[in-house]
Amino acid sequence: MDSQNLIYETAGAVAIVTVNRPKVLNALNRAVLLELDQTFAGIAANRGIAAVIVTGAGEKSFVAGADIAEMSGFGVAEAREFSRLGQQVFNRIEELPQPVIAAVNGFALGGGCELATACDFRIAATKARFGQPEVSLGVIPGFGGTQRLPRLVGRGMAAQLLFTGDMISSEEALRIGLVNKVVPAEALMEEAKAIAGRIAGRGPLAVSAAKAALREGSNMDLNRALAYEAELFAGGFSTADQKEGMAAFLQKRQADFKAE
Ligand code: CO8
Repeated sequence: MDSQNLIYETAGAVAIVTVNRPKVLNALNRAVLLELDQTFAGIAANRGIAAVIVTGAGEKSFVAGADIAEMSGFGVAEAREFSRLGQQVFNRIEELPQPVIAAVNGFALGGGCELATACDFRIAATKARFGQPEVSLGVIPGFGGTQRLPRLVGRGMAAQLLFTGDMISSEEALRIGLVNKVVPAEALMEEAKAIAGRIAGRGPLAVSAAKAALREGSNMDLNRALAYEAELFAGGFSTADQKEGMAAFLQKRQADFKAE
C-alpha cells in the first residue's frame, strides 16, 4: 500500500502510516490527503490490522500543516473543496474501526495538529511542538481544528491557541490533555508500538465498539449515549470473542480472539 508521499508498514497486527515529505516538513497537499484517504480505506477493510500509528518522516516534523505553497493560489471555491477533503479524510480516521495513535515526533502545526487530534490519542516526543498558526496566515483552521481541539482541551484553551497562533511545548500539551504521554524522541515509536501492541491483544470487536461508543456518545446527550453504550455492550454478547474472552479468564489462560 506504499504511495508517493506515505510509507505504509506493518508490525504484526499494527499498521504504521508515515507522512513522507520531509523536505517540506511533511506538509499536507491534495496528493497526500488523497493517499491518506486511500490508505485508511484499505486499513478499515483489513481485519488483520488491529491498531494504527500515524507519524511523520524525518527528525523535525510530524506534519507542519497544510501545504502553504499549494494553498497560496487558492480561490474561495478551491479553499472550500480543500477544507472538505481534509475534513473527509480526518473523519475517516475518526470513524476507522481500529484505534489510531498519533506518534508526534516534531512539529504538529495547523493541519498537522488537526491530524493528531483526529487520532484517538496522542503520544509525543519531548521536542514536539503543537499549534494552530493559521491566523498568522490570515485564515482559520479548515480540517476540523476549531471543532476537535475545544472538545479535547476545553474551549478556553482552544480559543487561546486558535486566536494567538502560539506554539506550545510537549510539556504544555501534556498539561492540557492534548497528549497522553511525552517520551524522548528515540523512544517514541517503541512506546507507540508497545501501546498499539497491547490494544492488538484485546478483543478487536470490543475495542472497535469502545471507539464507537466514545465517538458517537460525545455527540449525544447523556441518556441517549448511555442507551447507545448498553446496545453496544449487549451486542458484545453475540460474539465468539465474548465467549472466548470470558472462558479464557475463567480457565486462567490468554484469550485467542478471532474478531468474530
Ligand atoms: N507548507 C509548505 N511548506 C512548508 C510548510 C507548510 N505548512 N512548513 C514548512 N514548509 C517548508 C518551508 O517552506 C521550507 O522549505 P524550503 O526549504 O524550500 O525553504 C521547509 O519546509 C523547511 O521549513 P523551514 O525552513 O521554515 O524550517 P524552520 O525549522 O525554520 O521552521 C516551522 C519550522 C516553524 C515549522 C516553519 O516551517 C513554519 O512555520 N511552517 C509553517 C507552519 C504553519 O503555518 N502551518 C499551518 C499551515 S495552514 C494549515 O495547516 C491550515 C489547514 C487547513 C486548511 C484548509 C483550508 C483551505
